[in-house]
Amino acid sequence: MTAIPNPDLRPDVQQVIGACPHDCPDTCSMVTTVSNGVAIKVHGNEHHPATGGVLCTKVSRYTERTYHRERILNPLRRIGPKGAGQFEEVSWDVALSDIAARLQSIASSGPRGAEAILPYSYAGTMGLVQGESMASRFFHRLGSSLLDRTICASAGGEGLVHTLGAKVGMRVEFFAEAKLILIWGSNSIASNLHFWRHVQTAKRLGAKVICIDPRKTETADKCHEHIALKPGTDAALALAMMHGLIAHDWLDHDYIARYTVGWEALRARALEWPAERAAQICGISIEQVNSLTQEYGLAAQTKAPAAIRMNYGMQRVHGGGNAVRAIACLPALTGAWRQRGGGVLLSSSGYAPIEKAQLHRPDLLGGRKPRTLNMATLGGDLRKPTSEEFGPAIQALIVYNSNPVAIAPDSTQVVSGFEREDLFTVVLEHFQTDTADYADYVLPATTQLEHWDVHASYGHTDVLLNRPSISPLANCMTNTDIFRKLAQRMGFEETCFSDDDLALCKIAFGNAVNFSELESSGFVKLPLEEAPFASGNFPTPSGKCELFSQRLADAGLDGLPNYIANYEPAVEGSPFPLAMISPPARNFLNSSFANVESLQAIEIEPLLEISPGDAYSRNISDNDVVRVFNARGSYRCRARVSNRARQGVVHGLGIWWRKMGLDGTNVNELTSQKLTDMGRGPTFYDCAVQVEKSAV
Ligand SMILES: Nc1nc2c(c(=O)[nH]1)N[C@H]1C(S)=C(S)[C@@H](COP(=O)(O)OP(=O)(O)OC[C@H]3O[C@@H](n4cnc5c(=O)[nH]c(N)nc54)[C@H](O)[C@@H]3O)O[C@H]1N2
Ligand SMILES: Nc1nc2c(c(=O)[nH]1)N[C@H]1C(S)=C(S)[C@@H](COP(=O)(O)OP(=O)(O)OC[C@H]3O[C@@H](n4cnc5c(=O)[nH]c(N)nc54)[C@H](O)[C@@H]3O)O[C@H]1N2
Ligand code: SF4
Ligand SMILES: [Mo]
Repeated sequence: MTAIPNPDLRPDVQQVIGACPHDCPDTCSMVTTVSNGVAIKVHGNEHHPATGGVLCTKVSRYTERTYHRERILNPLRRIGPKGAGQFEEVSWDVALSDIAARLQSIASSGPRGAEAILPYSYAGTMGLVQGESMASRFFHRLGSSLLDRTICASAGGEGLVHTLGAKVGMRVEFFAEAKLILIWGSNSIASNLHFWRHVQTAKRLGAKVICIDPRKTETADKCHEHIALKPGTDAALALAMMHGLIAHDWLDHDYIARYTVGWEALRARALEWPAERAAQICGISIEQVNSLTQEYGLAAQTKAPAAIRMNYGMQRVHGGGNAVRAIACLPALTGAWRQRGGGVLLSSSGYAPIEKAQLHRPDLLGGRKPRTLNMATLGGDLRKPTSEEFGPAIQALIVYNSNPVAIAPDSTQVVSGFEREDLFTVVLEHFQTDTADYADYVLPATTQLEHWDVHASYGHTDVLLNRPSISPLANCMTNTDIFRKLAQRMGFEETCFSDDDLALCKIAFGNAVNFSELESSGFVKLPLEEAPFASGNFPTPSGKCELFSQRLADAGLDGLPNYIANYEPAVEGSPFPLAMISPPARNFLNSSFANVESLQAIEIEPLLEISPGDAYSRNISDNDVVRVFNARGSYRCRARVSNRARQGVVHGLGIWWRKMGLDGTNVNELTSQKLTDMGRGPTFYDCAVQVEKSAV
């Protein structure tokens, strides 16, 4: 272990600089204090500006999570029925040999045998090394099915790519200089805390802050205005804003002429969206639409920087990609990009110079072209038999950095897939999650304190190094080592399988980052422009902001952004008249931390927020147990009658482990496997339900 010398500490105490591994835009620099080989606390690195010395409540409990008495410390082999969570401890040798033999036999069972094996992973750790480095190499060499990692951000990501050219946007620190901030589809205080610090600075300097979110979140509470539109209607609002900008000529004609393509076509589209039309669709007042447009338009006229922080909340619906496209067009129309405190930010991950080909080694496919399966439709795919169209039925599933039984949509389907007796499932985990309960083997993985990694961020533009601060607990092993050892047992002899983790850390950014600087301070700033699109230079094919996207048109889609109604419009009088969204609970990170007692104590239990009116008409009182249901499933939890919910919308705050729910289910029992307009993403927040009072 290499530690940072600190003369103020006792000789047996050291501080080690790492990085928070979680799926969060903030990617904090995290300092671990270690005494005699034991991590005693973590805190935010005060020298890293984006972290500012502060970690969120969840990750401040990282040592509690690491040393949790339920950490899996040894390889486990299933001895009970699938899902029962009954296991026996086995040695690594037994586990790895058996797994390798099983994979070998499936791979050699036919010409497309290897494709019957599916890796399933997401961002349990955002680390580039413990994420997709050695794992991807292993699966590429094996020729298994590929995974389309769509579960979170692919609709919005594509919307952004087809407008700005990449996942790029404003530098987060310059939100502090904005005079108008729209927080659009994001509960920043819960899920992007370090961005909120910049909002507070801007507020102190006189900025107006408006939150656009169906839920009255803790962030909405602290904004000057809150526009509680119906889920899935954001594109209508953005188009009506364009209509108003045109009507009042609050446009930057010079910027539009020089740096955009498709303005005439978009102008014609926007003129179909008077405020009344959008207000009706969004379920808000015409005045709200007009005053939002006025704020945005007048900011531009007075050269006051106007900044939009979108987050992924709005793109988990049928028209999610189009919604992001519509909003991402706005700053080009007013020329807000001209100032560094103006523009839009959804994700900054496109700035990171990641050497993906070197890390993942797709060349190991050697010309093979395995099928790609979508992680958002796992439930359906696990139940498909072998067919010409689908290829071989899935026979083995290797899960790492993800908890699909809890987080994937339509869980009745997911669970019935995982229950298949003929499916061989391996889960690399820290804890006995819902998914681990269905495993044939659970393999104990290391946490961020126990391994090396490097990180890029999707909320700021620094890269970070994570040094291990303690040795792996008991028999835990890094994800990379597990795949290295499996590769060895499968007879994969390429030298890339012997790269150690530090070598992988160096490969990740190649020459784009000075590794010794990264080693000494724990983070490196990428050299980027302050106002990236002040003079155009969008990374699109045309080099301009693509109001009209030829690429989308060529793909048979609408080249202009449009409003696309939800699949499940939740209209009054229908069997499922309430729109359910299921945004994350503040003190969990997706399903991670749901088992950390001190955080559970804050969130208490799974809740459904429902508006007083919708509760009253159903005879539901606060704290009643309710049944939330639709044609896909049924889920019981406690009702919280609250003004946080607008009429017609309920919030099933997530993501609790299924086994912590009243009937062993969670919100994803109700969500569907339908996909977004772009990016093949899931539609978690496009979900109509009914709610009724239930017996306890
Ligand atoms: N504490 C905490 N932080 C997290 C996470 C977590 O689970 N917990 N998750 C992390 C992950 S994986 C991600 S992807 C990021 C981003 O996470 P996001 O999914 O963007 O999460 P939120 O910031 O909660 O923002 C979603 C907000 O969008 C609102 N919303 C839902 N539907 C709509 C809609 O149709 N239109 C609009 N305008 N708003 C809508 C919700 O009410 C919610 O307040 O956060 C990360 N940070
Ligand atoms: N209803 C509903 N469902 C949702 C969402 C929603 O808003 N509503 N949000 C969606 C979104 S945005 C996302 S990103 C997904 C998130 O879904 P997932 O990416 O599956 O995220 P988590 O639920 O946090 O599960 C990550 C798991 O990885 C494990 N893990 C962490 N680090 C390591 C490691 O180093 N090695 C190994 N082997 N394991 C590790 C953790 O213990 C944890 O169990 O969920 C989606 N599901
Ligand atoms: S979860 Fe986000 S806010 Fe919390 S420590 Fe990690 S990066 Fe920072
Ligand atoms: Mo996510």
